[in-house]
Amino acid sequence: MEQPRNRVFSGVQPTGNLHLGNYLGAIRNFVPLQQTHECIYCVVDMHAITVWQDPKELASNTREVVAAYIASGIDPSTNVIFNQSKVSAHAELAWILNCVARIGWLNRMTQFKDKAGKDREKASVGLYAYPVLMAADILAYRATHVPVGEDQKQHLELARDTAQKFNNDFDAPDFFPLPEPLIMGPATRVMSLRDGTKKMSKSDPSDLSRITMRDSADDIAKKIRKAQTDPDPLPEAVEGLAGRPGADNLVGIYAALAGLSKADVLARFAGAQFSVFKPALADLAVEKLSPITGEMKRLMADSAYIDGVLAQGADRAHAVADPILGRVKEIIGFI
Ligand code: AQP
Repeated sequence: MEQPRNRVFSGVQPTGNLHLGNYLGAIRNFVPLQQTHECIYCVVDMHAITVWQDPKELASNTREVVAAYIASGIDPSTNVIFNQSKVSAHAELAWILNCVARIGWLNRMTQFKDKAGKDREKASVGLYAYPVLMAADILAYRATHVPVGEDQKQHLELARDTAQKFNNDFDAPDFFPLPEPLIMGPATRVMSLRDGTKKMSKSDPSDLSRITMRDSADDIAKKIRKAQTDPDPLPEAVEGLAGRPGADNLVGIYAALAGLSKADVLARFAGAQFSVFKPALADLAVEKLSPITGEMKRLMADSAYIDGVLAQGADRAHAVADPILGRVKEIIGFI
């Protein structure tokens, strides 16, 4: 079986509140890869149900992620876009890899600790096994590269360890490639607008903590105006942002949206008060995001089109994953 050299796999959970962190840390980076790689972009609905999802909202959130992919510039005719639950190889391979990965590895996963909170006994088994399903997502396609935000780095390491252990245990050298994380751009970890020490996240109870891909220009301006900062003006150099997480975050967001470095942004705004910088950031965010949110809205009004993209993508995903899963079953001795 020929090993692909340039195959990208990544996914986004349809858990609602798709936000600027998802866009800058992941979705936007998917776009240029379609020029150089064979790309498979998944809506990971099986991951989403590791915490409770309202069934009606799950369907609409799934379509919203597809709309975000396409509106951001991913071409569904040349890339594979599909939802995870349609391709059973993910679940089947996840079970096999559950028997390869070790409990000790999962016990070290910080995302489980964060998401399960204090009452870990009540977290779903799925939330605990999430990283193994993610390994299966990637390895079902023998993907070589995985563009993700920084928060997924630890899960990627577990996917690599799982691939390596499978290859060793079954004496199948190089069967699974060791997937490389692609953590790209200046916004690999966008922080909450209400607390610059916490990641911007879909599940934050405060809507003011994140700019979502549904926000109007007014919403964006209001959230940036209310973003937590400090009374000092912007410094001249990046070192001056140390110990100022709110300021650092806004400068990072400006840099990512403008395609500049943080140093370039500070060269432009050194000495400026936030009363000047925040409106400039709001204007830039509206300029960059409004065309995408507008296009998402248009696409969301045509659910038949989105469902067609998902159906065609699932067929293409099956065509890649099924032979790989078949070979895995042979390797482990299933008849
Ligand atoms: N704040 C962020 N900055 C940069 N990248 C981010 N990503 C998530 N948050 C940030 C990246 O977005 C991709 C899809 O993420 P996901 O749908 O799997 O959700 P998540 O990582 O669990 O993070 P969320 O969106 O904040 O959800 P909750 O609230 O459930 O934790 C991934 O590549 C991720 O790295």
